[in-house]
Amino acid sequence: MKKPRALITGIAGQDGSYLAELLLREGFEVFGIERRATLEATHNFWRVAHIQSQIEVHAGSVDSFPSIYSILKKVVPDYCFHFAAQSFVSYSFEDEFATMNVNVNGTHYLLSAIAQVCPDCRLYFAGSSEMFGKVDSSPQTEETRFRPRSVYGISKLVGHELVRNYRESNKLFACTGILYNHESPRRGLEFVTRKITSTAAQIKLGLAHELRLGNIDAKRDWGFAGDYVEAIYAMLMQPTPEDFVIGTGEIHSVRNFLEIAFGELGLNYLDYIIIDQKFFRPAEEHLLIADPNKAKSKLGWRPKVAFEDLVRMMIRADYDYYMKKR
Ligand code: NDP
Ligand code: GDR
Repeated sequence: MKKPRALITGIAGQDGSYLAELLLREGFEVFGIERRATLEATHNFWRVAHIQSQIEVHAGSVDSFPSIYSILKKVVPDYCFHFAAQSFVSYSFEDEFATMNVNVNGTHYLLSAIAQVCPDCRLYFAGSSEMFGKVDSSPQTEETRFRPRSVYGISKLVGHELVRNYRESNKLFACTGILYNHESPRRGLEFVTRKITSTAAQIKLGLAHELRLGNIDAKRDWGFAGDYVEAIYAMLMQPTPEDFVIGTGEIHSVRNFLEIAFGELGLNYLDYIIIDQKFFRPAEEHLLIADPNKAKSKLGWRPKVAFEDLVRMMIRADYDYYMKKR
């Protein structure tokens, strides 16, 4: 029997790498899109290096329609998972236009190309809790009003509306996962969780001496990326396309994360932390917390890794990494 074909944009990112592993286990042929510069610098490909021989990665940028169109023509996927994005919220305050360009046009080009080349292809769009922004109520459901407070959030909301429109007007099987923060040892170093675990590990080994952070009283609904790609997969296996909120329903502060991470190494974070205004964000007083009940009842999805275990998993991985590197 012919294997189903799945195309992942941003396959070398955190979620792309976990999803590629899951799809290979499920018997899919897995294809990916990454920018040429990423493919050329092998260190950028570390998250998928162990499965490189089992996936076929095409060089292309999602902010080019011809690039997406020609890759779709070659691959003709049955499923497409759209992760490629400028995903760092902080950077969206620095370069609003680049964020809009990749996140909005990238999604629009992909929808349009799928409608032309392979209209039966099922599409997942990586939406975000940042779409909710300044919320009136917590926790948030699929019905909660969106009031994004960053250009990143706005770009994801436009993507979400484009997905809805192509679903309703072009009859594409397309859905948005509204995902809250999910982390892992494969998280990018600029995000707060990995910044903490990588720096704490280096401090323990004498390779660093301080950790500069912004608002450590900020709170997030943090889960494990490996659990979240299971929800993403389940969304495209549904009989009808629908949007889902995915999160744990629990929040913790950056301070909680610091206590557990440094504590795991026998350190007190207060001895190393420097609060730096450079890492504060404008307009961040909102309380984002998921109500994942729809995903629980319709997808049978539940997060498996608890917050403390996630922090420990990340700190152990970083400690082992820097220990070997030393
Ligand atoms: P990452 O930043 O780890 O991965 C993003 C990937 O997109 C990278 O491989 C990056 O490649 C690629 N990319 C960026 N721009 C382009 C482009 N123009 N053309 C092709 N590829 C490009 O993000 P995550 O895996 O953490 O997240 C996946 C998606 O889910 C993102 O869209 C993110 O916004 C969204 N999301 C993530 C959440 C999280 O907590 N992780 C929560 C909610 C939503 P390169 O190395 O070239 O930059
Ligand atoms: P976020 O994740 O913006 O929620 O976006 P990030 O880890 O960057 O920030 C989380 C919280 O930590 C606070 N913080 C700091 N953050 C960073 N990066 N660096 C610091 O030094 C620092 N100090 C404090 C932040 O203010 C914030 O409150 C992630 C991304 O994966 C998005 O793509 C995704 O859509 C959302 O999660 C849901």
